[in-house]
Amino acid sequence: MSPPGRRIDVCNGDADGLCAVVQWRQIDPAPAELITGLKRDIELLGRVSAGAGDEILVCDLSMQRNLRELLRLLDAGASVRYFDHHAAGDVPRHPGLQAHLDFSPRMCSSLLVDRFLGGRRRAWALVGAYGDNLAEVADALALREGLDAGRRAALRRLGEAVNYNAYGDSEADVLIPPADLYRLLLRYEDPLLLLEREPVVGRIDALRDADLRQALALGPWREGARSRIWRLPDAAWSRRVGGSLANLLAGQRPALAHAVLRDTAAGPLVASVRAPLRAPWGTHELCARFGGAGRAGAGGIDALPPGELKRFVDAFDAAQWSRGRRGRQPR
Ligand SMILES: [Mn+2]
Repeated sequence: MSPPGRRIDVCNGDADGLCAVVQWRQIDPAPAELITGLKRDIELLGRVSAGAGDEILVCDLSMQRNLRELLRLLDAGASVRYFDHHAAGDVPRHPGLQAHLDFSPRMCSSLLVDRFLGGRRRAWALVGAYGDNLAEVADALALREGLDAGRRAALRRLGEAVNYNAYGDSEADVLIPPADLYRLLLRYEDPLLLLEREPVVGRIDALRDADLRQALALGPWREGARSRIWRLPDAAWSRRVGGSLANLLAGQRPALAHAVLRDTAAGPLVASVRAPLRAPWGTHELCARFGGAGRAGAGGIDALPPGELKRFVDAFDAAQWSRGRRGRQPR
């Protein structure tokens, strides 16, 4: 008889990734190794070594970005269950692969696991969905569960806190390594009980509030009739806060476009871009011109050379935001 295989769980360290695995391991509490990281750590399958008889669970990691390593593990004889909602390219056909992929903008990995498990840890699926910025979808599902406004708000607060804890360049930037946070979450079948008993959520909230206050106190670096730009120095707080600040600013002034720029020690700037909430189209196109990417209303640029800054500011000022595909104006 061959020895029993190992179980290895691999997930993004944001709320959606962690809550997907929490649901799974609460239902199947076999000893498993966890491999996770920060939000920016996407190519995690490269860190896995496994072979025949091993079972790998992958949640919330782009298959496209992990395809080569996925094939390596499958060819080595491991069996892989894969739950994800990022664009995948061609999904390999392999007897060892069971893929649960759904690219709907109203879907996330936690909800895919919820679907597979028949809602047996629904509250954790909701935490993941709230954390993945799917408040509307999560609210609708929570209402069907009969959760009142107070409970919905609590699950949302937890999801947003777990998610915020994944932002930074290294684990030194975040309050608690996502793998440690996972072990805490896993202990609670009821996330509301965790909120009552564990001070970590309050500490993440306080850190985020302080980060946001520090950023807002800087004031805009550039302010025009149609847009505002913030420029943050390179620091742990600014490495955490960029995306949250961009969302907050967009909500404050829904008629304006927003960009949050951050300087880095290496030189190139990092940018988070938000279209005006009232005309939330055009972000992906703008970011793509500078090597970035995104969706209609929210996007980013990983490395904007300082020499390109003026060109970016001009393009941002001139950008044609629109209310929808039909209304988009030609460039
Ligand atoms: Mn996700």
